Amino acid sequence: MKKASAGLVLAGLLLLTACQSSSMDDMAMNPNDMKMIDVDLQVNPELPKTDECVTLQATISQDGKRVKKVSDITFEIWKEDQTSEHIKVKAAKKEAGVYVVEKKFPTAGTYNVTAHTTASGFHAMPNKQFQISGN
Ligand SMILES: [Cu+2]
Repeated sequence: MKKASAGLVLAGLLLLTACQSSSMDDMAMNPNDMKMIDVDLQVNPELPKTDECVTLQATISQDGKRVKKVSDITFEIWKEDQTSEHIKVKAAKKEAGVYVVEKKFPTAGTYNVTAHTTASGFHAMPNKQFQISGN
């Protein structure tokens, strides 16, 4: 009788340990266990003109799902022939996993945007080039 109850207690402890370790895995902050974040960068409209409102939009997903918690997202924007002048703008949250920067470009030319994105312990920085055409 004494032996049996001791065995039960032991089994209970083992179960408890197993439960704890599995829930720890679920919450693991170790990026090695997680898939890299995916950042889709879009420029709207596709062929903007000078002084037209341009929306730069980043959609952040991980393992096919939108990332709700984005630690930091900053868009770096610069004109192709002006290597010295890079502006950095914090993107605004539009909806879960979607961040935007709205901007007008007074000068026609080729521009670059890089979305510096930190989420789920990862950093991704996709780049997109777009043209601003004169009116
Ligand atoms: Cu970056």
